[in-house]
Amino acid sequence: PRWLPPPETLHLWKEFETPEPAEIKAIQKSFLRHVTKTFARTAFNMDNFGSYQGTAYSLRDRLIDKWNITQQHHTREDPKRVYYLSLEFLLGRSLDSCLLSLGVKDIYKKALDELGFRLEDLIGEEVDAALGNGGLGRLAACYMDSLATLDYPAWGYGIRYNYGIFKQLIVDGYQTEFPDYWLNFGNPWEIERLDVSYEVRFRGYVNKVTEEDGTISYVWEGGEKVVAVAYDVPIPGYGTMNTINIRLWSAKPAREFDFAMFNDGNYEKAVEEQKSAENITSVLYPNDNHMVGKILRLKQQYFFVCATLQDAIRRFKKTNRPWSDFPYQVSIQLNDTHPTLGIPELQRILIDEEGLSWDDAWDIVTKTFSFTNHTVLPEALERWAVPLIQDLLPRHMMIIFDINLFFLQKVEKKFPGDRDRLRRMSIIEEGHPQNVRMAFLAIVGSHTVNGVAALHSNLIKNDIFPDFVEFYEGNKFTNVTNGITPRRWLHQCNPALSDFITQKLGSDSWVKDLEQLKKLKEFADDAAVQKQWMAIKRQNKVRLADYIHSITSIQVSPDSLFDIQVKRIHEYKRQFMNILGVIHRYLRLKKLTPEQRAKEVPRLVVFAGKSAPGYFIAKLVIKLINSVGEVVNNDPEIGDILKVVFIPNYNVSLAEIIIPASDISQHISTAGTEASGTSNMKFVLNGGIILGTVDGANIEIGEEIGEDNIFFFGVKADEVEDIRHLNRYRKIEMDPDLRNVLDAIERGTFGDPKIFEPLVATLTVGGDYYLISKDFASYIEAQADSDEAYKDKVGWAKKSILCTAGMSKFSSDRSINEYAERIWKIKPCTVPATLN
Ligand code: CR6
Repeated sequence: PRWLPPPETLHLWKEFETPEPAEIKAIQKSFLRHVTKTFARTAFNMDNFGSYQGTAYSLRDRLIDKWNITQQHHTREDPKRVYYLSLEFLLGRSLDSCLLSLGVKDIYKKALDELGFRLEDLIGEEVDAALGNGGLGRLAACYMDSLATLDYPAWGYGIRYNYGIFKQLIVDGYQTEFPDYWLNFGNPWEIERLDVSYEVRFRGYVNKVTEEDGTISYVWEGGEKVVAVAYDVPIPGYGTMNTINIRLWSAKPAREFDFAMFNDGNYEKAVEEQKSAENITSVLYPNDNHMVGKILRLKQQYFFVCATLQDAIRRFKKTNRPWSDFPYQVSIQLNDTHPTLGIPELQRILIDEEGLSWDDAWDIVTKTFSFTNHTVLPEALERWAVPLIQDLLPRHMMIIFDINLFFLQKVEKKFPGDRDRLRRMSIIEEGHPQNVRMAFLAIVGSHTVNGVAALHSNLIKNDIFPDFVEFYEGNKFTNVTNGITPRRWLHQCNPALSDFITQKLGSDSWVKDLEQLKKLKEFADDAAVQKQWMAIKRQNKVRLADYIHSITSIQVSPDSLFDIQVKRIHEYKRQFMNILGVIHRYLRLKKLTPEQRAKEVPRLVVFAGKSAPGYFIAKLVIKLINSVGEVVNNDPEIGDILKVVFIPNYNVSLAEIIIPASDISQHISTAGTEASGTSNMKFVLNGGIILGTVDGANIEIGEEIGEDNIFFFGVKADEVEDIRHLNRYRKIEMDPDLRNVLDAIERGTFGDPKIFEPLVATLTVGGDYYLISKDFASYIEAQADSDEAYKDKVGWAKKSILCTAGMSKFSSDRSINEYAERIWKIKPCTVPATLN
């Protein structure tokens, strides 16, 4: 039974539920209270970290006030909610973004200033929350920001990994990995909810029960249990009361100890179970766009959806509605196939625990779930071995077989006698062992399936799931082009440009309404604006140059063209082609006279990004970049005309420094391989120009900003298959410039050529799957075009302004509104400033 407050005590609660005023004195008081009471420090025992903690805790109080008001309002209104299920949330730092969202940055700055602290120094003390690999996890974080800002009643659900994505150090040019124990210094941005926990079962057996009336039911029993404990991360909307929640689950043992064993003195065995439970949420799998079929990962996936569904169902049940209302109250979005076990799990709960018929249950399931596909790369599509699922989740395996059976019966009905179609469309892939194709399960169990950019959504329909498009007559498949939050990716990371835009537009309303940016087009030819615009770009380049110097000791000139490629290291993203292009440039420069060289556009080429620890070829690319940098950067003939820098440990905070500083950024994946890309949007929003392929969201960016303001090159997606076919039979000569470059590597220009043999072999004997040779000439040409264009300072400034001005479409606010209206069918639920 729930505890109810004695009415005469309510006024006491009221005082603490009301947010504190944003006044200097109140801020200083709460800061000092936390510093002295929460962290037991004194004026004579303080440092920047201590003041970061005090500031964060003081802000956290404000967040919690807003969060509580939001939750109370939602409970009262009971709107349809969306649950965004993602195994990754790449949030980065929170202090700065919270200060901005709550509109208290200036006043906190003043309050801290008076106490002798500099806010900028405190911001630098925070460690990134890096519970994600790359674009997919960062997209989830941007979407949370937009959901909160647009007043949607939404929840994010994920896993509280003890170790986020590893830290990357470069040792002798090679990537080395170190654990990211990010919780070591505490986490002010989470609220531990020991009152919110659920049991999760693994293994065991399935009992078949025949009732007296002959109906059959199944009970899943035995096995082992672990407990999921909630950790809540409040996400404030920008300039609104709405403060949503990301609920991250942490695994705990169901029983502290086995007491019998403990009393027998078998301590090690007694804590073993405890340890193995906690292992489930220990570590984020560090693979981007690559599936590794480890049992612990499958455990993570089920642990996550099992706890999440129990939580969503508990909330639904509070209102005593019939089950048939569920899909009208609850929308569940699957961020890729990682949470797809939610589909059989909800079906299991409805039939085994709630007693619904299969058909009624399945109707609810398929009206509740929707699924986003984020890749066409075959190695990334999840397939789990049937015996693995059978062992870990025996009841779910039965249900998946049944889902498949009923589905294939429908296919057979629609396309009688087409056995090859049944084989192609089966959720169970035949083989030894059989595999569950998770994407097929996600499609069959969802009402809507979307890709993340126009080209990608077309490829899904035509290339990877055409049978399903035909079966569902196109009705399930749609596109929602990705977006990024303009709060973090312009307003926060580029304060100078943000202020300038606000000044020119006469208002800061663009921060919540990116359509406003279109008005910047008027200023594209304005000489004074161009001058200021480029001066701001230069400031940002100085900031990056200083950072590079502090980390690598390499001195770079802010007057060179900053050419940047930062993203996960992957063959399909072709960092290899970039560095081969750098070598080509270097060889060309070496042939020039000093006078000729002086006329060249000086260029800084920046790389950053992590490789999956087990991805040998990607790691060799990192080594090659560092080896080339070593030679080029120390060549006295070259000087500032060409510099090559690999910045270690790329993460969200580093992106916030790098992105505002680009003149050119490279997004050069083989056409058809990058589903969308999202850093492309961030660079262009900050006035950087893309040099890229006709791939992913590059295409739509080009449409919006105009083809004059983007350097496109390379083959188109629909040509790739034919070229690959020719490559396989070596009917294509290698590009002669590329041949020269490879010769230089093989001559030992960049150190022991033996090291790079396997890498070079991907082009010479490996069939050049990613078409580097085919695209090389047009890549070099696009690079030359960019050099020419950069010489025209006025023309370049104009391009840069038109880039920012054309980016309205790529706000995650636009993406989220599309999901809300077209897929989730949810409406904003505006939270009043105070509760009455
Ligand atoms: N690796 C895509 O590759 C896309 C993001 C977010 C990716 C990338 O092009 O922008 O998702 N896919 O939609 C996966 O993670 C499977 C990514 O980040």
